[in-house]
Amino acid sequence: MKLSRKVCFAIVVLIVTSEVAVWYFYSKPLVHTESFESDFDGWMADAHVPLDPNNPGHPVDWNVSRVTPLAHSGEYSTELYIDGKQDDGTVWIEKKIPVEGKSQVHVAVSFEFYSEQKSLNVIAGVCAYIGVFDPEVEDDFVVLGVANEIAGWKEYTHTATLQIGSSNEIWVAIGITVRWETEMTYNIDDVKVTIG
Ligand SMILES: [Ca+2]
Ligand SMILES: [Ca+2]
Repeated sequence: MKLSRKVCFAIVVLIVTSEVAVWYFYSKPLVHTESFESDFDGWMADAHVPLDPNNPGHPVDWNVSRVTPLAHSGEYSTELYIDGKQDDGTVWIEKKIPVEGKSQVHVAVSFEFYSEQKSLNVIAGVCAYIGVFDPEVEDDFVVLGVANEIAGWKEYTHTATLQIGSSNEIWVAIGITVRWETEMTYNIDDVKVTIG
């Protein structure tokens, strides 16, 4: 049986498009974006804070909440609060993201960070974590910059290349770490995690 030219052409087109589709879906980076408009969408609050000598047996106050109307986009952002009067403590949001079938990934997390005021004093650091373990302590984090560098929103980015090993997941976290003895509040919005 002899295939007509039309049929041969159709077969070639089918093979080429399916190979392009396979290449596209396997090489395309995964992108997770979050603007906190309806909930935390898997982002969880966590902290590593000292005990409060003014309230024996209890850690200093800290809190993570969705607030409105302060937002970089939409109507909500995530607010991080900590009583930093002991000159110590780190508060963050963290998320576990599945990365099945990969041995190495390049991860980038970017986010908008809001400070109500600019200060020449370093009141807090903006910090982030990318890794294969659940971040639990301040030392897990790298400091990306000074929280009070400007008044208003500023974008920060942290990147890392991870060997996944036997793990099928990665963890990403972003937050603040105390540098000055005071109570403080900062906001985060428009988080984007890219996994390639
Ligand atoms: Ca938002
Ligand atoms: Ca944690």
